[in-house]
Amino acid sequence: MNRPVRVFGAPMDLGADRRGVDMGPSAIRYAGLAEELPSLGIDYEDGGDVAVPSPERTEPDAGRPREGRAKYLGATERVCRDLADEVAGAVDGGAVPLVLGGDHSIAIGTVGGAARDRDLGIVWFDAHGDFNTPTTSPSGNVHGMSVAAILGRGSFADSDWAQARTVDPENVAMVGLRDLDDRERDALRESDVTTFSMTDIDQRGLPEVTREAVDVATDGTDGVHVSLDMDFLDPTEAPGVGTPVRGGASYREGHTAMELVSRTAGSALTSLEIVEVNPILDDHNRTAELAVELAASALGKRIL
Ligand code: Z70
Ligand code: MN
Ligand code: MN
Ligand code: MN
Repeated sequence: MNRPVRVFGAPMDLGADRRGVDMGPSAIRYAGLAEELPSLGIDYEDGGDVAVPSPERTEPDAGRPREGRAKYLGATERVCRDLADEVAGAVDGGAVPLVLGGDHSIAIGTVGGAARDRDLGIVWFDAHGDFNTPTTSPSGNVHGMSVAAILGRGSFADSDWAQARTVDPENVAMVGLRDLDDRERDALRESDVTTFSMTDIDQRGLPEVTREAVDVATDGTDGVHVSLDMDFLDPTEAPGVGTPVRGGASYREGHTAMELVSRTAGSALTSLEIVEVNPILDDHNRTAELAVELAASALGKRIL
């Protein structure tokens, strides 16, 4: 990576049901991010954390959507606006923002910033589709709605802060899907988003699927955002995540995916985010350490 990397923590847990992901940024820093990336010759700067209110001091129904339920939507909006400004500033300054979560609702902010004045494609590595809207969500948790919000679907259509107007669903690819809600699955099928489930990975192999996902995101765009939910990986490798789902990517597949992102997106890589690390559920910070390794692979580290 010949551009500088600028880190932002988003210690956000309002979008998920379980406490603990707010400690993700600390755990990833503790796992040695500030040593690993400079060791690759990367110009590294940590921009600190965006402010996130605690759930104890936040009204869950403030900023309630027109219909359905989206818990803490008002507070999520404020955090995502702040994060979007930081991310846009980093990109405008020639850096690659690396955003550390936090639950996946922060992607609404990261993409909001990365897509400002830019046609952006997205590769979304996740067990989940995060494609619910406030009306289809079984949980009301915004981390299960991030992609729908970014694309302005459902009641997100009238929230200018949530939708990233320069993201076309035809430039969004999801990789690693294995846990979808029924209405979420129907909505994904009917959308222009490209989906690669674990079945596709089993049958076609991860390298081919990842190359195709990057092609989708780079086709006709100015840049690519890579969003890595750590539950993309199998829980044997990444036990410390908000919602572990069996049958995920192996350790090597995780690295291969990130190496391919770096090789094939290359200078088109606008921004990177790693989310859903939950240190409370982790095994001796193993998941945070893997997050550091995967960040290094995505930013250019090679075995030889
Ligand atoms: C479910 C929902 C989800 C992550 C869980 C779960 C969504 N589809 N996303 N963990 N990262 O509540 O919408
Ligand atoms: Mn997710
Ligand atoms: Mn997930
Ligand atoms: Mn179309």
